[in-house]
Amino acid sequence: MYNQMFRMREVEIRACIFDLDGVIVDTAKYHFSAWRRLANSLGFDFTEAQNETLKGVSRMKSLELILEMGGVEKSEEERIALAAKKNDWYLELINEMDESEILPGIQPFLDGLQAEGIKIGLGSASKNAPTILDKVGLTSYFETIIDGSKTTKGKPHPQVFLLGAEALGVSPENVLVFEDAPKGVEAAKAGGMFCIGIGEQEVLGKADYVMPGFDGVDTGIFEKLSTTVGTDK
Ligand code: B16
Ligand code: MG
Repeated sequence: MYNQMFRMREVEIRACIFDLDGVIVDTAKYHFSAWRRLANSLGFDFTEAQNETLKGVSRMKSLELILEMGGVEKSEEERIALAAKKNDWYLELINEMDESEILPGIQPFLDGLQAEGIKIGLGSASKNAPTILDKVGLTSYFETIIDGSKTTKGKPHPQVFLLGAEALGVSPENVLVFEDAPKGVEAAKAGGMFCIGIGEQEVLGKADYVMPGFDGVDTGIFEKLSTTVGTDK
């Protein structure tokens, strides 16, 4: 799995901050379903490929982009009502979630972090993040939860991760962020943090390292991070 060199050689990781959608759970499929329903109700279609471009993007910004895709104009007031409608449909879907939706390897990895005294935080654009963590039973792992209701600037701005690092009392250079969206990777790097991309190298090339997921990954990854004799990619 570790088929590439890390960008950095000496790393001391004291905290890990996790993105939610696409890292801990796959809620992108539920966002897609709710956005598609909204687009269809407005008379146009919305594809899975278009949905990909909205990963890590806030609710209102996503709506703006979708309306542009459909060539539809709406007033500010109408946009607020449409976003609320989409969120109601999204909540219906996430209401059915349980621990079976935690992505493979996440829980053992969180257990490993706790055992090693590494702090754990969440950094998500989603205002529904606390609800989702509760649904899947992971809330107690997180010392801080920075969600879309606590930020004023969306990814790729580093605010969400900087607030997370501050809340955990750890300097950005000692924080490792896990992200599945290119905008999230940019945010972590802009904040001066290490970043492991979850997904494909071609998409997440700006991360310090990319892996497909947490299945079979343990905290030995930190040793790997600090001992790999690598050169800059
Ligand atoms: P909500 P993340 C992001 O979560 C999603 O990737 C993005 O698709 C969504 O629009 C955004 O949260 C806002 O979500 O409507 O629930 O507030 O990947 O940053 O965990
Ligand atoms: Mg994500």
